Amino acid sequence: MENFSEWFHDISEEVNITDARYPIKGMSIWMPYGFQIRKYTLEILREFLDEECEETLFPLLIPEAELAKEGLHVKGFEDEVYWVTKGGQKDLNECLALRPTSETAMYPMYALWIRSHIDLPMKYYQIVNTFRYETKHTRPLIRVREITTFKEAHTAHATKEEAAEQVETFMEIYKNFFDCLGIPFLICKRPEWDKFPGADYTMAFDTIMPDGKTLQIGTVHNLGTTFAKTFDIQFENKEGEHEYVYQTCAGLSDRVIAALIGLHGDEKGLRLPPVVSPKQITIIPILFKEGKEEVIAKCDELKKLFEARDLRVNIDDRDIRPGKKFYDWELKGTPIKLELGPRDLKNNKTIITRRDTLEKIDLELDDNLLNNVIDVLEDMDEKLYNNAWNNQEDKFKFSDDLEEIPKLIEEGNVVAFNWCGDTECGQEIEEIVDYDILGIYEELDEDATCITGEERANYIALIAKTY
Ligand code: 5CA
Repeated sequence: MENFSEWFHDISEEVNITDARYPIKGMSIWMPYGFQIRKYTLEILREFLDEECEETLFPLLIPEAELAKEGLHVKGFEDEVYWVTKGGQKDLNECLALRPTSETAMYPMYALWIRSHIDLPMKYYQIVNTFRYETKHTRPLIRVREITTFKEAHTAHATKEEAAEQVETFMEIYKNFFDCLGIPFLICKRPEWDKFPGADYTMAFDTIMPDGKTLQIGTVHNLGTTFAKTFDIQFENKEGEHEYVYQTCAGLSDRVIAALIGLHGDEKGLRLPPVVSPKQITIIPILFKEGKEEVIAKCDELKKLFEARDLRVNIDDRDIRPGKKFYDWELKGTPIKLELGPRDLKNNKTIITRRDTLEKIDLELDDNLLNNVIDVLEDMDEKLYNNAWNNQEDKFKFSDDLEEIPKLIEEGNVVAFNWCGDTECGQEIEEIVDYDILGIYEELDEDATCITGEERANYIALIAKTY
């Protein structure tokens, strides 16, 4: 992919994922095909989350007084908040914020709901739209001002240990979720100067997009007792004493779908993992005057056969050349195209084309057809996954030379280096290299020195060009 940015833009429009021509910058329409991909992605996400949390839905508007309560938090978001100031012609008594995220909407309610240790842990999530007046260059799905698919989970616990465990649990859920989509990731503990406003620490998932820039695709924050103190969320422990709760939150966004599209796609278009593809098998009848009815009847029969195993199947019976249909579905990334013409029918066979390798496979129209097709779909899941992880490994480099780092990053790599962990030192590195430190990737046991010179290195950190 020569120019990822152009590819991403063109493909989004060509296959109807989003339309960015809406007259507000940073806000787009989810078009039907994109909406379907989003729907199946959310189904998987909900399946994972419902095991851990309960889904809720909070109001979009937050009173200014609540938003302003947590100093660190409000400082982090003050330049990004959209305000509602009028109701009709009248100025509102109190300005209302469009949620940039929902801590300050949820936690005043948590303070009402949480009374005693038996109310804990409390684990709620919601999937909503949030608004951030982003000043950096906006791009559909990647950096938007209306995040349409913001999944935020918010938990409260009786102990610090439990909150730390919850962070690990969310990370496990994210790993499983990204694995399902074949999206590779790097996990870092964000540096102090880049953690979520109000958090004790932030664990972040980044993926390397085809242009070598990293995209933060998910975050899990340990909030400690900061918000509990601000919003007075206390519980009575078993001994009858009042204590503040320990909190965590975890977020994902539209970026997951950007990664899904960007990481698997190729020059010919999308390559969707079967689990999220709107159609998993597209049947293309090859019709001639003679034998037309028989071919159509067989296509219907095959559709029913596949649907009985919960596969998503369509028959492209548009009155256009089969070649054009092939082109369209290749672009859309349907995992399997199945063609069937009168001659195939006579020979009792069909040809399927798998989208990942573009390999054509002859299959008998026999009792094994369904299982053969399912095997191909499963193999495709695995190949897309392996391919994406291999690409990531190719772009992961280690360096112990500050001068070499910018060059490696310009070539599309993420660079690992030894670091002492000191904030001042980290910011100096960012200045010298002129890229962002993603955070701590690994703790170091062996003796090593920080890339800047004398200090002992405690960590391997990552640095990259970021979205
Ligand atoms: N309240 C916490 C967790 S729910 C929170 O807001 N965390 S966040 O600020 O890190 O956002 C969660 C995730 O949303 C990020 O990891 C990132 O993947 C995504 N995100 C943030 N801003 C944008 C944006 N402007 N466009 C698309 N996705 C975004």
